[in-house]
Amino acid sequence: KNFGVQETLNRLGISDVNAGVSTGTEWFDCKGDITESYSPIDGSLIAKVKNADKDDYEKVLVKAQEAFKVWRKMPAPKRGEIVRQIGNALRDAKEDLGKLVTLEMGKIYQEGLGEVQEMIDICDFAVGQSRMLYGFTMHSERPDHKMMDQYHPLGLVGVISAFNFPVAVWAWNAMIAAVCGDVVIWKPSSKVPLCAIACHKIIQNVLKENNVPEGVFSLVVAKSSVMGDNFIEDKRVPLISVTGSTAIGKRVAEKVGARLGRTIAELGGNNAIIVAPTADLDIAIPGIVFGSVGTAGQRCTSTRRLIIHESIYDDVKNRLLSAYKQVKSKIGNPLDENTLVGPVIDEGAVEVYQNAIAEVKKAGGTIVFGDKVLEGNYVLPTFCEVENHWQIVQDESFVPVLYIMKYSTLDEAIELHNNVPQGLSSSIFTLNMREAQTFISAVGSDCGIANVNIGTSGAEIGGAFGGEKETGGGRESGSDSWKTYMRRQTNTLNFGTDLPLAQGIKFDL
Ligand code: UN1
Repeated sequence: KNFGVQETLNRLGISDVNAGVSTGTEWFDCKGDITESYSPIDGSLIAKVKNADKDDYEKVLVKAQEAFKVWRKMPAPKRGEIVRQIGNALRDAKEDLGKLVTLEMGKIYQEGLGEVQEMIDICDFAVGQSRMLYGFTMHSERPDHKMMDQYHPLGLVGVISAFNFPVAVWAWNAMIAAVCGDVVIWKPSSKVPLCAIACHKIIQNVLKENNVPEGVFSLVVAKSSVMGDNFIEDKRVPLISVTGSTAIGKRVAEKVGARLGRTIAELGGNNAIIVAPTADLDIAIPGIVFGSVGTAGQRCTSTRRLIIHESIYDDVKNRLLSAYKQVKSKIGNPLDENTLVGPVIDEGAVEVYQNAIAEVKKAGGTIVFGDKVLEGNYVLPTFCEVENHWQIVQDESFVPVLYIMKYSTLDEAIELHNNVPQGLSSSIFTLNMREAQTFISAVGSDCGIANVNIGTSGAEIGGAFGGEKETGGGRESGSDSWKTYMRRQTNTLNFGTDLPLAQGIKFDL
């Protein structure tokens, strides 16, 4: 079965060799070297991409600056109208783009579709937001004065995205930035350049039909060594939104911080679920399994640790064991509708998997299930009994390896839970109202996302997405995340004939 892959690529406009740089509707004859994109499904070469060199980057930057001057003047609801049409173009391309995500990144087709759905959802959200870029008005202490907040477009927004969500991360940032009046320059992960090219092909008709200036949405596929520091040190780019490992995020935040630019950092997680004595295991087990083996453990929000009450420890462990055994027969080609777990992204990820398991063994842990490289990039999802303080448990390994441990009091569970460097997503399964409320209170989870009776992964776009500590502190997507994409201005207006000073200061000439 070829799953209609070639037809999908044709429909998306992916050819054997593709230009990796676009300012919207124009594609550059780029001068950099070539990136080859291989499918993690079977290691086959899908297509080649011509990378940007420094001159190509410079051309994109200049176009983006020119575009910003036009785009910032367009009324926000009109910008929203463009985003509405982009959402519709994504609806039309959902199956094809979802399939390309599966082909190039390796997540199962259902999750590929889900990722495109997140793009559509954020378009809808952004359309509404375009009429709600609200500021406050304040009552002045002075007579005949008024005060207010305004939010103005910020400028050029750089988006650096990771391989695991090759299309949605761009949309969360780009669609919000676009309604805010910003222009976007996207540097995708070099592991998944075709997905980025396809996104730009999908939106280019909308841009053309609406005469959107070149440079509002730009794409720059480039080697990090060529583009990396140019981009993050570039003062013309006031905001960089980066999704990736903590190591990458630290580097970006340092460089952008050194020029006092703004960053939205969405970095590593070490997400845990507390399974309390009253947990409804009929929903807890599927929540844990989706979180830990789904996307082959390659979500920022994947469940990495399980903190189980001692009274139900053996029961949970046994149920998990039988669930993992069932999953075993559903590992394979992610285009096949019966598959639940596809490959990890590449050989490097297979090594991370092997290393994590070796470290657990070295520290004295027990492998309950897994510990097997099947073939190619396919590994058996694994779970092991560990102690929280071990270095390997403290680190994020971006593979399907789950760590389980025991607790006796809720205080102890929360202590274990928070005792890692990262702070992205978290959850508790409990039917005890006091435990649930404590977990999401000031003394509970220290994460950016804290859930009750659902797992750690699979957040909706309506909430602000991101986390604390080494997760980087950034928030993107819903709620009021849009504010980071705008510059805020406080205005005081005097409509009287006197000039009273604030704080009652007298300064008579
Ligand atoms: C990521 O892994 O980078 O909550 C983001 C989730 C998805 C987003 C994951 N909505 O799992």
